[in-house]
Formats: sequence, structure tokens, C-alpha cells
Amino acid sequence: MKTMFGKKKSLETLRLMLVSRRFEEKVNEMFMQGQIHGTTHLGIGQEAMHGGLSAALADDDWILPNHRGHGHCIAKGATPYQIMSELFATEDGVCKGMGGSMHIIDTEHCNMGSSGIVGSAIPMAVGMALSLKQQGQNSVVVPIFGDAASNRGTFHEALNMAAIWKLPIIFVCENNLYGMSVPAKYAVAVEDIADRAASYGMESRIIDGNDVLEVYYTIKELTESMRNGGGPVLVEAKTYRWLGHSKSDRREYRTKDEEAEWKERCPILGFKNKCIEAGFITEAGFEKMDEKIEEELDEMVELCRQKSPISLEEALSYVTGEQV
Ligand SMILES: Cc1ncc(C[n+]2csc(CCOP(=O)(O)OP(=O)(O)O)c2C)c(N)n1
Ligand SMILES: [Mg+2]
Repeated sequence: MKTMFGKKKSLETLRLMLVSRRFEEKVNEMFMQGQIHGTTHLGIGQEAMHGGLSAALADDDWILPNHRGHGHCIAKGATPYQIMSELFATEDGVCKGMGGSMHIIDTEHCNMGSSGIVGSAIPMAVGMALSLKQQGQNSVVVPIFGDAASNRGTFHEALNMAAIWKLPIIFVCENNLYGMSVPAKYAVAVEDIADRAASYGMESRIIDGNDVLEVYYTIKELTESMRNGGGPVLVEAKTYRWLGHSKSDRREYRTKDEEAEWKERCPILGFKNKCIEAGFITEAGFEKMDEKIEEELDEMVELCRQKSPISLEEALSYVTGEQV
């Protein structure tokens, strides 16, 4: 089931996960320095989801990430510069600087975007999949949401409708064990969120969300089944966010031991070791790749810093239609 990728795909996937990690670290640094404002939710620790999903999905498959979605947006095709510019609120941002961290939408790469409303994208996926199906298109729709979102009514309504209409949707739940400070063990009434699918006569899978190969092969198999008329499936990926929920979280609701255990299962190191074992890269080659990414990100941040944020007048012009 988990056959190693070929060399090219392996190195592309490894690089993508590393870009996601270093990008998020850079975002963290920029926030700490007060260079970018608002709030942000980092996906550090969840990179196998970014690498696995993007490798498995076709260009015209749609994703709808949640508020923790920078890595998914980059993986689906936006450049790190477009996403960083969005955070710096400049016109080079993927939404011309008006969306910010939580409202990134990139229809050019079939990314219908995220919002700050937990669980809001799940029913949107149903509408999109229904529309695509009626148009006779073969695309699969993938809403990506957290454990806490699976407690919302939107999740349950969406699963029911997707099931009765047999829509091509892979509901991907990134169960990172917490919704803000609340443990899923406390807030979710079932042991495994995947079990919720049974209420809607829907198939489900539980996967290791830190294993990029497992994510890839699961999603690949499901997209193929859906392109041949298969109905929706709920995938629960067990994973962990290494940092706090957002910018002001001291993580007092969990132990350092728990964090250390999950860091041992780092999705990037795990896959890097597989790439080394397969002879695709050496430790030195990996370090070189890492340094190159860091350099590119530093240059990118410098470019963002040189640009001015969009003006209020310019932002308002999109509402009023008046030219600035
Ligand atoms: C409808 C709604 N309720 C509550 C919130 C406040 N809130 C923001 S993020 C969050 C937790 C989300 O947790 P989860 O869905 O597990 O995603 P994660 O942040 O862990 O990736 C909550 C409750 C919100 N933004 N929207
Ligand atoms: Mg969560």
C-alpha cells in the first residue's frame, strides 16, 4: 500500500513539506517582530497533509482549507511570495492583500478558500460538488477542517446531503487533537471522528496524518473511485500542531511530554529518512535544499517589506467600484 514514490516525486514532495515548514516559521518570526498584523494559525507539524493531498489531487480538483491553511494554499499552487504578500497586505498578495491569513482564496488553482468561521467551508463543498456533478465534470472537492469543526451542525448536514446525492467529496478532517485549548477527547463524543460517517451511510478511513505516503495513497485511491462514480468518504487524519492555536497561546492545556512525543513523529524527518534510505538524497543534500529554501524565503520577505500595504481607499474601491 505505501510504496515509496519515485525519485522526482519524492524530492518534490519533500521540498514542498520543507517549504511549508520554513514558510510558517518565517510567518511566526514576522508576527513576533510586529511586521505583520492581525493573527495567524500555523500548520507546523501538519506538513504531511499538505504534501500528500497536493501530490494526490489533480489540478482541477478543488480544496477548501480552514484557518490553518497556508501550507495547503502553497501546495495547491499559490507561490509562497503570493501568500506572504497577502499577510503583508500588499497588492501582490493572492487576494491583493485584502484577505490576510485567514481569508485566502485562489480560484486560479482551484482553491475556494478559507474563512474565520469554523466549519463554514464544509457545506460550501456540497454546493460545489453538486454543481460540478451537474455540469458533468470529473473534479473532486476536498473540504479540509479540524476536529472541532466536526462538532458543528454544518458538518453533519453536509455529510448527510453529500451522502444522499452521492457527491464526489473527500471530507478531510485534520484531527490535531485540540480545538483551541479544548481536547477532542473531551469535546468529541466518539473516540474516532471517522465513526461519525456511519450515521450518514458513508465510508470512512482513519489515517496517520503525519505519514505523507499514507495521505497520498488514501486520497489518490479515493479520487479514482469518485471519478468512477463512487460516493463521498470521510477521512480522519490523526496529526498534531506543534505550536499554539494562534498567536497568544501558552499551551497550558497540554504537556511538554505530549509535544515531545509528537515531535518525534515529525512528518518531514520521517519522509526525509525514507528518501535517504531510497538513495534519493543525502543528509548533506537535504541541508543544501533547506539552506536554499531559507535563502529564497529571506529574499521574499525582503521584497514584501519594500512594498507598501494597500491603502484604505484602494480596499474600499473594491466595495464602492470607485477608482482610486
Ligand atoms: C463558528 C465558530 N465558532 C467558534 C470559533 C472560534 N474558533 C476559532 S478556531 C477554533 C477551533 C478550531 O479547531 P479545529 O476545528 O480543531 O481546527 P484547528 O484550529 O485545530 O486546526 C474555534 C473554536 C469560530 N471561529 N467560528
Ligand atoms: Mg483541531
